[in-house]
Amino acid sequence: MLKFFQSKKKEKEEAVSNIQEDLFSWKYLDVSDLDQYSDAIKDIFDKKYDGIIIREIFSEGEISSMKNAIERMDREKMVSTGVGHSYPRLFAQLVRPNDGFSNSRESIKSYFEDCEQWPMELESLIGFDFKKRLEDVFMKLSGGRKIDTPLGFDGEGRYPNSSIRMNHPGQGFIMTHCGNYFQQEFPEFYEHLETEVNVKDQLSYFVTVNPAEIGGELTLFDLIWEPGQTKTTARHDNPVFLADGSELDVSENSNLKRQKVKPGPGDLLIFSGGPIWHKVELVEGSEERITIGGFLSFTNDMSTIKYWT
Ligand SMILES: O=C(O)CCC(=O)C(=O)O
Ligand SMILES: [Fe+2]
Repeated sequence: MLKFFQSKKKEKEEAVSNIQEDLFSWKYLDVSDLDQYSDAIKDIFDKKYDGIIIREIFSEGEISSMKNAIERMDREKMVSTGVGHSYPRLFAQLVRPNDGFSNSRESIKSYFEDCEQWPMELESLIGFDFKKRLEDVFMKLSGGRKIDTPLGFDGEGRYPNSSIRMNHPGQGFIMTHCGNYFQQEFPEFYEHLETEVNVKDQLSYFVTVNPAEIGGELTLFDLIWEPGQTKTTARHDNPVFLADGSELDVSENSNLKRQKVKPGPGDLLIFSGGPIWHKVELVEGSEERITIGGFLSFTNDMSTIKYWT
């Protein structure tokens, strides 16, 4: 009998939510608040707080033209991720073995040259200068530092400044990861980038163009990067192997504490995505989840903020 009650008690304990609303500290801001956050990018890097969501940096009209233009994009031209589409192609995707990409100097050069044109291509698709508008907001948060995008190999072309991420309803999600883990997994990619920018503890940013109707939250886990942590492969969602080799269950019903945030259309989110393990939850409902974003970090002399994807 006692055993029965004990196991009932255990079931009850296990049903306790693993969501912790105050796990990380977020600032929810309006554009008019930004004067008080003039060094927010460095503040997040220094872990004074973990992230900010600036509401509606783009108007409803701008967001609807972005949504329409992105939905009309030729899927054949986009990169199929299996659960959605992205664009443009990322250098980290190119340097994977068996991807058919020639590592010849010419193809690397043309990749970075194409990426340098991407902000103009996006402008012609959506009818306004997304890059300028985004950089104007970054400038307000930059502590007076310059904002720039890293140059490509041999100083030719540039990295893409942002990429579109579409996640299809019923399928789309972004598996558990953190920026520092990716640096360990894709050394070919980061070695070059590190000649210009200190990528360790990079920040992530994204603008929500269309949130998921249901789901699609950004989930931050109560798990901070340490060298030696890994996963079976970068594409696996669960588990994470800790530095001592033990396995940490990060799945939906595990005990690991987590916090979920869900920005609205036009909101800009910036957070400490290098150290904090995170994922994007399954997109449900009838709408595509559409975001456009990348990463931010500082040059070694701290004079410039570089952003790329
Ligand atoms: O939703 C997105 O576009 C990306 C989420 C993410 O993993 C990140 O911002 O680092
Ligand atoms: Fe991420």
